[in-house]
This record gives sequence, structure tokens and C-alpha cells, in this order.
Amino acid sequence: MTTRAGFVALIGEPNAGKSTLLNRMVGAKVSIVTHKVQTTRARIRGVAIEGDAQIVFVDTPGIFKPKRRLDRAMVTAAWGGAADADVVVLLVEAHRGVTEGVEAILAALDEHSNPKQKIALAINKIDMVDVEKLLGITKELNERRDFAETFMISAEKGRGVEDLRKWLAKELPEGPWLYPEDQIADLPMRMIAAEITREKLTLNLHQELPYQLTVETEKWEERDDGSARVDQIVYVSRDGHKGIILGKRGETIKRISRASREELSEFLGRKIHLFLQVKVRPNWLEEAERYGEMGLDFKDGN
Ligand SMILES: Nc1nc2c(ncn2[C@@H]2O[C@H](COP(=O)(O)OP(=O)(O)OP(=O)(O)O)[C@@H](O)[C@H]2O)c(=O)[nH]1
Ligand SMILES: [Mg+2]
Repeated sequence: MTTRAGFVALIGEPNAGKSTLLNRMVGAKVSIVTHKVQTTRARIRGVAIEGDAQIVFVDTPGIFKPKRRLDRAMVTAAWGGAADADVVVLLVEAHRGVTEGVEAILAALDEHSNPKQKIALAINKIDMVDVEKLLGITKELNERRDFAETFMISAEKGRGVEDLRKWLAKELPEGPWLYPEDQIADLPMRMIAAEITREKLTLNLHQELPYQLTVETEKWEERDDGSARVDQIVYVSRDGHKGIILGKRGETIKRISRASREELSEFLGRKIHLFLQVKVRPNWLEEAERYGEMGLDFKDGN
């Protein structure tokens, strides 16, 4: 039997639905999702199997005009994901069409890919537009670039996803599978746990605050009764931010902690005791160690 295997990078503007698509392809929540932009910060791999092919999907941070060091490191990580992949899928939101951000990505695509790679277009969130609008956008995008293939999908509702997966499977090179067949992700557990907490923080905090914090799993202690104690630190840069995260009588952090613990316990199928600590660290956005913990390269932020 000939098997196939390779990497498929999902790229696009922030909020395009890349992580939602990765999770759907894998059939499990491997990458966090929120309604806010710039949720994903590093490359996250998720593995799907389609017939004889093992498809390693690479979720990437959204590509946007970076301002801070962290932004630059994220965007570099995203383009790096594209450059290393066998196939690249560009996600564009159906209801937003060809935005300035999409234009910028199209303009930079050749520089960050090679002629041997196939680049497909996936117009996502088709559940939000009518057919006429969808056809208009499809035409406009295909006039700008000669994509290997165009797919119209709803990552959230699952429409069109099957066709995309089948096509990707046959585009991958022949070769042995890259991961054991029961493996769906390769992110260390402590990092998945930190990401789950960061998702809950992002969902519970307003405006800029989610962009000013990072979460790290400090300690992971297995207990005899099969449960685990997980200690995490939320780094913020200002006292005021700490106060907001704690909330009145600690209510906000309690809510966040509960939501994170529940999801983590469900993900692992066992009891988790989660302890969150908020630390003010004014300069964390300029510390190499923080980037390493996020799965980013500090130098990429230069
Ligand atoms: N209506 C609709 N919403 C979707 C669809 N796919 C994703 N979304 C929503 O779009 C929002 C962003 O989804 P994400 O998967 O986090 O987007 P992303 O591209 O990973 O975003 P970043 O990590 O910030 O770059 C979430 O609220 C999703 O629920 C879709 O097909 N239809
Ligand atoms: Mg994402």
C-alpha cells in the first residue's frame, strides 16, 4: 500500500477561521478559538487521516500589520508555516471579501512560498453570505491569483470541508506517515493547558487586555488518585490589569479558572485541580523566555 503524508499550512487574516478549520479536520479541539482577532500566537499542528494519507495541518497566527515585537514574531511564525508546507490553504472570509489585509497577503505570498507548493483558496464562513456574493468574491480572488483549486467552506458548520480534505490528501507526496496513527496533536500537554486558560481569559476580558497577557504552566503534579494538580501563571504588564483579571472579590479569576479547569478535565478525561496566579511583570513582552514558552522565536520579533 502506498501511503501519503505531508504538511498543510492554514494561513489567512486574523479571525478567518483557521483554528476552527484545523479542529474540524482533526475532529478535536487542538487549537483555541475565539471571536477576537489574533487568538493563535504560534504554529499548532493537528493530524488528520484521509484514506491512505496522513495530513498534518499547521494552524498559524493570523497575518496582519505587526506593531509590537510579539506581533512580528507571530506573523513571522505564520509565514514560516507557509514556507515549510507541502500545500498552503489561504482562508478568506466570505462576508468580508478582498480586504486590505487579504490584498497584503496575496502580495506577499510568492515571497513566502515556492513554485513547487500548491496554493489553494478556501472561502470560509459561506453560511454568512448568499450565493451571488459568494460567486462575486470567488471570481475576484481568482482574477488576482491562479489558485490550484478553490473551495467554498464553512469551517464551523462543516460544509465543504470533506471535499477540501479529500483534495489535500491526494496532493500530498507519497511517503510514510509522520506520526503514530492515533496521535492528533504534538503540542505538549502543559502548553495545551496554558492555551485553554488563555482562551478563557480572552473570552472573559475586554478590549486590549487579552493582548497584554500570556499564560504559562509552571508545575504539573500527578497525584495517586489519578488526578493532577496544575499550576499556571498569568503574566500581565500592569497592576491595573491584575486587578481587572482578579475582579471584585476574585470573581473574574474564579470564573475563568472554573471554565479552564472544566475544559481541561474533559480534554484529559480526568480530574484536574487548577491553580492560577496572576503576576505583574512589566517587561514580559520583551523577554525571550516568554516567547520560547509560547512556541515563538524571540529573534523573529526583531
Ligand atoms: N459563521 C461562521 N463563523 C465561523 C466559521 N469559521 C469560524 N468562525 C468563527 O470565526 C471566529 C474566529 O475563528 P478562529 O478559528 O479563531 O479564527 P482564526 O483564523 O484562527 O483567528 P486567529 O487565531 O486570530 O488568527 C470564531 O468566532 C469562529 O467561531 C464559519 O464557517 N462560519
Ligand atoms: Mg487561530
